[in-house]
Amino acid sequence: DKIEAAKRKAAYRAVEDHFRSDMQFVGIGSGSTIVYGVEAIKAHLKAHPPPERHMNWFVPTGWASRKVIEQAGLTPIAFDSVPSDAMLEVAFDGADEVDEELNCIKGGGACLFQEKLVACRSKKFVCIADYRKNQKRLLTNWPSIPIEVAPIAHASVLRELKMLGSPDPKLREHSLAKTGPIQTDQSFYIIDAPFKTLLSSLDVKNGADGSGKDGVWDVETLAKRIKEINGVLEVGLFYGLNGKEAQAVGLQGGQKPV
Ligand code: DER
Repeated sequence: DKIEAAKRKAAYRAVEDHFRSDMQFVGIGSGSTIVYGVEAIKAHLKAHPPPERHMNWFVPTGWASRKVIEQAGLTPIAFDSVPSDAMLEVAFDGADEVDEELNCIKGGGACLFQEKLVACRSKKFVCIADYRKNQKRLLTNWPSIPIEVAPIAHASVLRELKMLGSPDPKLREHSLAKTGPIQTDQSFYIIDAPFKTLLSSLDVKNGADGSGKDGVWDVETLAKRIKEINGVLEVGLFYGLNGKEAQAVGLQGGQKPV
C-alpha cells in the first residue's frame, strides 16, 4: 500500500546514497522501515560485491534488529565485539517523528537505548522516515517521548517528569501479550511522557523560549533535563546536526545525534 511503498522507496534511496559494499561496520536500527533498509543493503551487495575477502559486519540495536540481519543472511556483530577503536561508517534507522532540523523522536519500538548507542558510534546516522513522520516540530503527531528507566526508579522518574511539565507520563504496559510493564533488551522499563510541541533550535535562534516556562521546551534542553533525572538510562530524542538532505520520497539524511 501507499505507506509501505513510501517506506521502501525511502529505504532504497537511503541505502543507494549512503551504503557502500566496502564498509566494514554498519549499524542497523529497529522497527518496520529498517527491514526495507536491510533488504536494500542485501540487494546492493549482490549488485556490487565487496572486495575479495572483505567482511561486512552489521551491528544490531536489539533482539529484533539482530533477527532482521540474520534473516537477510547478513552477518551480525554485537556492539561490544566491534574493536573499541573502530567507528561504524554509517547507521541506518527509523524514527517515530522527524522535525525540520532532522531531530527525531525514537523509541516507539522500545529499542532507543541501543539505537542511540549505535547511532552515536557511527560517522553518519541516516534516518529513514516516510512522509508521515515528517513534521515541522516534534510531538506534533507522535504524542510522547519514550524514556528508558531502571524499574526500581520508575515511580520517582514519573514524578520528576510531571515536575518538568509532562501532564500524564505513563509506564508502557503491554495491553495484550503481557500483564504489567513491557521490558526492554536491557530488562528496563519504558515511560512515555507527553509534552507540549517541542521547539527546534531554529525557533530558539529566532527568540522563542524553550527553557520549560509554561511547559514549553526546546528539543535539546528537555532531552538534557530528562537525561539528568536519576534512574533514566536514555531518552528517545535524537538531536544535533551535521548536514541534512530531504528527499522527495521521504526524509533521510546525515545527522549526528548528540
Ligand atoms: O523505535 C524506534 O525508534 C524505531 O526506529 C521505530 O519506532 C520506527 O518504527 P517504524 O519504522 O516501524 O515506523
